[in-house]
Amino acid sequence: MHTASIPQKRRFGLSADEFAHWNENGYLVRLGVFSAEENNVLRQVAEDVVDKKRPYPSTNINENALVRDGKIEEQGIYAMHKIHHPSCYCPEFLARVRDPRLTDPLVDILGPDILGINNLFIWKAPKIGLGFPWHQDKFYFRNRFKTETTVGTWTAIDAADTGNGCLYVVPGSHKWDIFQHDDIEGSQQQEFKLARGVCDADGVPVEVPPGAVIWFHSHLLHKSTDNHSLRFRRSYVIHYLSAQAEWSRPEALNSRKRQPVMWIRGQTYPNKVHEVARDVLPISESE
Ligand SMILES: O=C(O)CCC(=O)C(=O)O
Repeated sequence: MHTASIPQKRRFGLSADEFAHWNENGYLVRLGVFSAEENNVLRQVAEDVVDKKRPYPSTNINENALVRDGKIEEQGIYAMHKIHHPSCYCPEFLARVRDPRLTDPLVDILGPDILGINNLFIWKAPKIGLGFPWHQDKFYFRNRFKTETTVGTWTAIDAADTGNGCLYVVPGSHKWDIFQHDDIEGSQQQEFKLARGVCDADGVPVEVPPGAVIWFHSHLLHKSTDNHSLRFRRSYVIHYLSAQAEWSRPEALNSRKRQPVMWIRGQTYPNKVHEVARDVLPISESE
């Protein structure tokens, strides 16, 4: 554990049992991390973004692929897939990505100096919400960052179960190398490729009540299924990086600018990933 240089006392760090579970399985679940009221604040902000009551970069608002491709008609949040990077534009989301209930456990895994590299509020609408294929997040993040692992947090806004498209993981797959990932045909969101050769039977569903959080390693194979229920399956996913990590391609400044990096806690280092935002971004600059 990298705990030697932590200045402040952490209330929510990993217990020895949790750390052992993390090392063994590559993910960890805590129940009741956030209250319904706290999650309602995020849900309302996200809905205000969709209803255009808040300024937001339109390129970061993504419709469900079936609606986008004209296969079905839906409106408002029923037509939504996700908003991307809400913590970069909405103070309520920025407060959440820095919440110690999410970040204290990260210190045990990533060390005290932490950046936020991606975050998305996902709707998975009743009946039409689409799943994500088996993938490892590092397949994508390694193009931007050189690091052993990033860590994702997945907060349940609604109950997530096999009926409405919960997350599935392959326990222990964080110890494996990165798989080949292939494009998939058909009317999928097309934002993720499929990890080649994963055995579906190795996956276990991670069913959680609202307010629960799942922390997961960037090598962990995970997927989610379509929402066949009449319920929403909303979640808020955040990906974190150690500020000791380096850019994979320091010369690719432009693509880095399109994906803002946010300071979360601790220090940054001039020769590492140090070009970070510390406050919400003006919309015009980021579009
Ligand atoms: O929330 C989901 O359904 C899947 C999200 C996911 O796989 C990811 O963000 O990497």
